[in-house]
Amino acid sequence: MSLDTATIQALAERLEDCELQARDTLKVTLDHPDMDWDDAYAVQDAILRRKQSRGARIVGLKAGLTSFAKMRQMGIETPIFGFLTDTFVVPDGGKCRHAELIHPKVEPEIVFVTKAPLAGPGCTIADVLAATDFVLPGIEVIDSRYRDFKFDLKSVVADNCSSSRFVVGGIPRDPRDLDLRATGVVMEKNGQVVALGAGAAVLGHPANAVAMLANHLGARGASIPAGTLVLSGGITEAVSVAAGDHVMLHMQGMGCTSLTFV
Ligand code: OOG
Ligand code: MG
Repeated sequence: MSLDTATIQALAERLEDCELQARDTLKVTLDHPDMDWDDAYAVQDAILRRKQSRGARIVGLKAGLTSFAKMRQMGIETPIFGFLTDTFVVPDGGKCRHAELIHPKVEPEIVFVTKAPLAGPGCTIADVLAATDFVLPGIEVIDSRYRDFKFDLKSVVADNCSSSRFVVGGIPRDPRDLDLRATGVVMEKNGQVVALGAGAAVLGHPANAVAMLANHLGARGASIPAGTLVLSGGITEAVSVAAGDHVMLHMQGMGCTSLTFV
């Protein structure tokens, strides 16, 4: 760690205020070029504690930058991880208020729900599949608090990995009955196809993203509890949305989920 507690708290307040007031800011690494990974996750943890002090509760976890396309674009080899609270939830087919967000984008994700705890180190795809209750389709709405969505990895980790809203729906399926690598996804905006891909775009197999999350938490003395919803990461590039847009995700064998920006 290179930052003191007061600085971590101040950065958490700045980033969360931007989130709550739909304002952008500059990357936190501009002021703190020496911040390390522990600092970045400490800011994220401080944002979580602020939300919890107002009564929010964690409803899930997420992995980000897990698609080969996004990793190549960022020049990185490790995904990043964040948390999801109840205040981020949009009901299936529901409305998301665009004015509450800065410059939202949507991405199609395979969502895992666990039935047994997962702990690293050494967590594998097989461990994840054995501990998964079901998988289902999800649309994540990301909304970086950084101007023009421009950030580096430590800045985006501090900003809870651009998390803002998400919707899940469709048909929950046992992952043993599916080949998640070959699972096709088609995302439409206002009836037009805007993104398509297959599960293997996420680290070769989306369960790998969940295993890496368990290994990341294991290194910090934590684990993924049973009953946790995990967004495994955008399969395609994220797509910008405007007020009035309707977004529908079709996931092979798992039906659809959708939301409308108002
Ligand atoms: C970071 C969050 C990425 C994903 O699924 O890759 C993410 C960003 O691109 O703003 O959630
Ligand atoms: Mg995502």
